[in-house]
Amino acid sequence: MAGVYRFTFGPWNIHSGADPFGPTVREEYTFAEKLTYYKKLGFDGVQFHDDDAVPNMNDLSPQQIQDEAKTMKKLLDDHGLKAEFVAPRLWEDPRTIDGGYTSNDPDCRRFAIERSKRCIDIMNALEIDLVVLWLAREGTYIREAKDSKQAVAQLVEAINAMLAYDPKTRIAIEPKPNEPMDQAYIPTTGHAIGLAYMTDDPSRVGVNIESAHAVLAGLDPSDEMGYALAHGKLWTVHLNDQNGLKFDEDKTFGSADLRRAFNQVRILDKYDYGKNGEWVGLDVKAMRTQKRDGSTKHLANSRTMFLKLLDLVRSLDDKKVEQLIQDRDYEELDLLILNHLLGQ
Ligand code: 3MF
Ligand code: MG
Repeated sequence: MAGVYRFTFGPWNIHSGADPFGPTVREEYTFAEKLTYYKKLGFDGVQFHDDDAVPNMNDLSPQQIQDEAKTMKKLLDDHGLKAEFVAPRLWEDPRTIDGGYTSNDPDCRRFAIERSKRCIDIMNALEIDLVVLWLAREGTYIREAKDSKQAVAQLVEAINAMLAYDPKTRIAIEPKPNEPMDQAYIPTTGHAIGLAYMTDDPSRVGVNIESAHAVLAGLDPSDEMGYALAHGKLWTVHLNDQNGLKFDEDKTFGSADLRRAFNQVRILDKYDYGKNGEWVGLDVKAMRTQKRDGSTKHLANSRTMFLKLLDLVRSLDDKKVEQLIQDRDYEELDLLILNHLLGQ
């Protein structure tokens, strides 16, 4: 058993409620304000986009970027917080409008790789070794827009450039099947791990599994985690929940399907997730209707759900489960699990 779990989230998880159909509904918290919430909510780690750590980084020299990132490291130290990873935000810049690494424009592809190197500089200044790649716009709205075989080569080229740039950087790919694109090139854990093995150093390429992204791909998050664990490649998670096949909801962990959440905690705990320093990341958003005062509850609630489900996982009668498996009595096993979730 890993025993103690450490939790992280990103500053984007405290947000002002804008969605594609309406403006913000709560006054934005400054980054400094957000930092004060981490410990209060039971979190010890911060996940970053590169420009969360160094705002306006495109206007700064590489040296200035590193200096600013070091200032951020001091700020984290002052709050007793650690950074977990840095993700290059390649989906907002006008040069990444057609994707970053798979853009049809070679200048834009070069920009994406350069930006990723700056992201690694920030990672180093924060004294960590993990980059997350959410390949947001690496895909198409219509299939004819890009070449899906060539896109894989471009992704490998970009990852190789990052691996070569810094020999200790590890890269965790966060797969997602759609949104913002109609179809993404790396939709599932299997795709991400297949890509990892094509790179120059597969031992430094793994995954970040987000529960909702797996659900959007019609897959079970705990099985996706099992697949990654079998490859030794589950380096971080984005736990949350998702109610069916619709836009990415980033709901509170366990709030749509408690049993699905139970099984995620179960497989993580069974295989000692955390023993190599992995964090439990929550990628959750407050409902748009939430008033500003209560707009961090989804984070505390997600962590609480994880810990409550952990109690349930650890109090499950494993011998009974094993017996029912031996008897091939999955109907009885089904009831055992449901009763257990009901506290009976
Ligand atoms: C996507 C992610 C993040 C996103 C964030 C933006 C690391 O699921 O995890 O990338 O940037 O969710 O809202
Ligand atoms: Mg995520």
